[in-house]
Amino acid sequence: MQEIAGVTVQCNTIDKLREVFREIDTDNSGTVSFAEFSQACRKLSIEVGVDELREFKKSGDGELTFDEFCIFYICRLRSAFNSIDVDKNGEVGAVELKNAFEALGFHSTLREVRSLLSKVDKDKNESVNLDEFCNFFCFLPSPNIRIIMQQWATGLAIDTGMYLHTLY
Ligand SMILES: [Ca+2]
Ligand SMILES: [Ca+2]
Ligand SMILES: [Ca+2]
Repeated sequence: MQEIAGVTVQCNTIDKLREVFREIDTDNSGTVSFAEFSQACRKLSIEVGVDELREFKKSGDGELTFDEFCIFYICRLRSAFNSIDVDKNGEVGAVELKNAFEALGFHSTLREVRSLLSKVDKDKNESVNLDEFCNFFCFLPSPNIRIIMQQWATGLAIDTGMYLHTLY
């Protein structure tokens, strides 16, 4: 376990992040350039936003090391989480998740939402906290709210955990 940007990250999550990092670092230089990152996103039809661009600029040399990448990733996941946690109690409940799905055009019943929630809810308290959220969604190629919700809604990546491998 390791603390990254205030989130307790499990060892297997770090392994997954390392795998994502290696996939994106196409020239095997050990760092990820913005061009490499953009290319990975393009492959997956993910729009690279202004936020991502800003994060890269912040890293100084325009290249992300693995540690910088982890922080970047976890921070993005955290902001995705915060946007779903509307009442700011540090937990995403079924109603909040349903509303978030709806805002992005995924319509589902509360019953369906509960079942999707339970896949991420490790401690079974019927809501998802930041640690549960980050450790679950770290394998996605971009910590982008739309992608996360899309994956969550379809259950595709959640059931297989092999999303990256099937696309690269
Ligand atoms: Ca590289
Ligand atoms: Ca909440
Ligand atoms: Ca929970």
